[in-house]
Amino acid sequence: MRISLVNPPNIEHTGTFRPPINLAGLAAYVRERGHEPKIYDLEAERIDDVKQIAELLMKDNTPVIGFTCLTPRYPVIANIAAACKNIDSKVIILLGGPHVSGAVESVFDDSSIDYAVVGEGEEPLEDFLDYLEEGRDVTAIPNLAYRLNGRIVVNPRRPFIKDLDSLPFPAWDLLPLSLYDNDEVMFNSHYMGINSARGCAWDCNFCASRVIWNGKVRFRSAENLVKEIKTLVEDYNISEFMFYDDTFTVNRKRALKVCELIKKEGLKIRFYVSLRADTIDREIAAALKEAGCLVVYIGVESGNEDILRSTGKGIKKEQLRSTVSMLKDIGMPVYTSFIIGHPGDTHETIRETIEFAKELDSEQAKFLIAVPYPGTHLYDLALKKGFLGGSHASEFFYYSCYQHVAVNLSAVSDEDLMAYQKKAYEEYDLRKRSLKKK
Ligand code: B12
Ligand code: SF4
Repeated sequence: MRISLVNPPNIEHTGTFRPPINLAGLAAYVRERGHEPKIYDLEAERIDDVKQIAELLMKDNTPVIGFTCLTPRYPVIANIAAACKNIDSKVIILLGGPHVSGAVESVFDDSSIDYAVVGEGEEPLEDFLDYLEEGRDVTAIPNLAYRLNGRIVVNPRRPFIKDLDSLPFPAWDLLPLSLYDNDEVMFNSHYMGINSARGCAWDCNFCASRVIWNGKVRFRSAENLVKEIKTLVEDYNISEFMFYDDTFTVNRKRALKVCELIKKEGLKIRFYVSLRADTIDREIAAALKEAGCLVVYIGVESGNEDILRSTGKGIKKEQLRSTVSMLKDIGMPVYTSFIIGHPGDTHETIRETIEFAKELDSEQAKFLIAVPYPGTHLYDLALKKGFLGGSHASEFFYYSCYQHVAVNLSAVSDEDLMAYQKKAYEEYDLRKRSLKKK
């Protein structure tokens, strides 16, 4: 069965876009099982016009269109889905992704959405396409949500895939590869995203990882991962990588093995990882550097100890200081990320955060405004405080960490939060150091 998998446009053009490896993985999985997927990365293509998008998606009469959905993208997806249904009301619209897993019921606020998949997508998507093709009743499929007589039914989730090595490599051939090369600050040539694990065992109050992965971490083996890197280097001429993992070094032994295999295979690559400050030591940092790690990205979150504690991250300022200083000592560039607008954040604590960023003095820093993504503890808090009201589907547009305050849980005004974000970037940008030519 044919399916178009769609990464929707980011009409605000905030942040950087990255290859939708999730869609390439889903495509590879169903293609291996006889289906015919296509991928449209509208964010990379920079096509924003809803009518133009609908015409593009509908031009070859694909019976199913599946969107991957982050929260701020929901409103535009709903508009695109409606425009597709206007062209042919029989087209089946399916949604998956973190937003769906966190707020599945609200997804059906829009009448053009037919089905949604919660959690891990490969097996439900295969079943969905198989069942449609065989004319079977799709409503029995685990992880599937749908409308029934005016109600929304969410089927129970199936167990997670046990062995991530059993998944095929992503269908890179379906992605617009030439578009993933315009990174202004980091990558020098064509790069690719890569997933080496799924999930995170921590439970920070702002984070949506658990919503999809349920706090369980599964790893691909070092061998399987390095085989994927080698394929990309040899067959796709890619030498720069961004690991999408939540915490690349959480499994110390595997991280060291990956570095060792990259060296052993003689792979001349540059890559970028995200990690928690308490999952790296001098030995891993040195191994990463030797294997080609270009930069380590660390979520610092706050410069105020009490706020930091309240996030549930379980890391203290001293740990952050010592990790960043160790990384600088061995010459490993660091990017940091801070959140302003935590519950309880005041003028004073936000200023402390900006000062802490300056103290850590990483190569680059991001200052994000807190957002209560569906399914997170911040979302529960916002609900409890009555900040979310009934249906707020169209407001999901504002759930980005930039340029908007979606729901303000802090003790300062929306205007002040925005002003602090602007000030933090202005002050930090003067220090920002590019990694491009290193
Ligand atoms: C890489 C990444 C990015 C990249 C690329 C995103 C991409 N195209 O994949 C970039 C940098 C662009 C990015 C941007 C943003 N991101 Co981001 N990102 C990630 C990260 C670290 C990894 C994503 C990933 O590949 N995961 C692995 C894959 C396999 O999982 P997956 O994407 O969830 O897909 C699986 C299922 O969800 C499902 N599925 C997904 N799509 C579909 C579609 C269909 C049809 C089906 C059936 C199933 C299905 O099947 C997949 C395979 O099992 C995650 C953290 C995480 N742990 O997932 C955050 C995460 C997805 N990002 C998040 C956020 C908030 C953002 C931003 C909104 C932040 C911002 N700047 O404002 C922006 C979006 C910009 C915008 N304006 O909309 C949140 C999402 C929360 C939410 N409810 O939306 C996450 C979960 C981070 C977090 N821990 O809270 N992000
Ligand atoms: S912020 Fe990082 S450490 Fe915390 S739950 Fe999310 S992925 Fe895990």
